[in-house]
Amino acid sequence: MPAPTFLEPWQLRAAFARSLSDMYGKEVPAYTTLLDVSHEVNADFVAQHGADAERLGSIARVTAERHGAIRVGTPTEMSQVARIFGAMGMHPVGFYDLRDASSSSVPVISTAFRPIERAELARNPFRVFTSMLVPADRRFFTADLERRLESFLAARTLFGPELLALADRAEAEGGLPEDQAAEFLRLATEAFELSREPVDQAWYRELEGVSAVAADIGGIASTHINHLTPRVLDIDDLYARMEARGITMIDAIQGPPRWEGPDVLLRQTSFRALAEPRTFRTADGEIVSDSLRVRFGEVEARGIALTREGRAAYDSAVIEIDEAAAAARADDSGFNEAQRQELARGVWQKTFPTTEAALADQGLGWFTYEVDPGGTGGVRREPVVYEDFLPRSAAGIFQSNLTSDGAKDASQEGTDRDADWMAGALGRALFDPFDLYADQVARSLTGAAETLGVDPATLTTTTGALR
Ligand code: OOG
Ligand code: NI
Repeated sequence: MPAPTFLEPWQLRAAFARSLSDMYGKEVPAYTTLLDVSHEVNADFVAQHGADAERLGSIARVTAERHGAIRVGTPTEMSQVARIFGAMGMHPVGFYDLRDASSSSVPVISTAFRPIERAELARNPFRVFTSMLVPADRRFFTADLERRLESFLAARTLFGPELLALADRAEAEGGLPEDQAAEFLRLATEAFELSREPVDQAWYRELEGVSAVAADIGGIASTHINHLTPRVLDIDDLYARMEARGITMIDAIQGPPRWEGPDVLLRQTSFRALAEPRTFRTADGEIVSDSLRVRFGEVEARGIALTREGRAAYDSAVIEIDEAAAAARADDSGFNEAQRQELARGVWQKTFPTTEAALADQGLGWFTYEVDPGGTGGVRREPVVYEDFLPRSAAGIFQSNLTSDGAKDASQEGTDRDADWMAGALGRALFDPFDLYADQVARSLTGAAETLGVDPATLTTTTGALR
């Protein structure tokens, strides 16, 4: 196929995801192992389950699917990230406050850049979880440290003027001619490469005392991709195969437990950050070699998107599991992860129905309306895949990979940050994930009714797979 002479946003997005993946594979060889194992898991799953395996995304989509994670320091940097991803048809969706979601010191708030249209997601669903530091939060930073952090961050340039100009042009003109596209992709990839510049040791260590995440963001003059996550169709299988290869995974799979009913939302796990060589500049100007452990390998499995009601049920189930697990641990210090999973399954059985049809009927999950290809005039409901993240799991992922818990002074008042504040920092609209799912469902209903020439209210449905 000849290379396109003009690249549209989705083509820039797909090419950027590939280019970042190639770069990250060179930087973190264990990521390549993770990709190999993911491909094996997905191929075996499709071989076993046939067409059913692709109900939450075609195998082509799932094979190419990645999410990245990046971290920045200031609203200016955040707005620049928004311009770069805007060029690729990726928009900020959701507000995540991780400061309260974890017992250790994670002083960030986040959003995720992703495509928002169904057709765009199908072309390439690349998404990037993007966190920014909150230096004004007194639970983590003193006024003095905030001031020094702000001046350090203000003095650095993460994204050069040429990259930003190309991004703006791509967004304004709906893409870029191929030579400019190549330059844009090169500069965008380079912006997330691990820097070889010596790190100011005293500054880095001071921030690390507060939070390893703060040091990773504000202790160095550049940024980098923290992880790049493939999607698998069976995460329990992936976990077992990685351990069999001698790669130690974190203790748990975050998110819903494995159970007999429909998979919802997102399950994630990871392996520990790998020590990477870095150079430091000591207080007396000497350059020394050391290593840092900040990056890690993560993998995810995606399930059905939940409605606000479904999500509320999920959130209370998580709290119930936590409380029951804490009580069990108080009784028996040997209470382990397998027992916690068993307990979680019990809570799930009380909380969620075991069939997709019931999940749809009870208004807990999102389903689109598709005209039955059988020509019966009937309409089927098909599950909508969850395209977003979970704050608790995200905090858990951050936390399980930190070398220390850092320091958090819970007696101090936290700084208010919310979705509106984030939209202000981004300089553009922040989408609400529930609105996007509701929209997608409403449009499918109108579309199906139009195809059949009937009033949407009269449509009767069955659910695609009555499991
Ligand atoms: C982001 C952690 C959150 C996820 O998948 O929930 C995340 C980070 O480590 O920067 O990526
Ligand atoms: Ni992640």
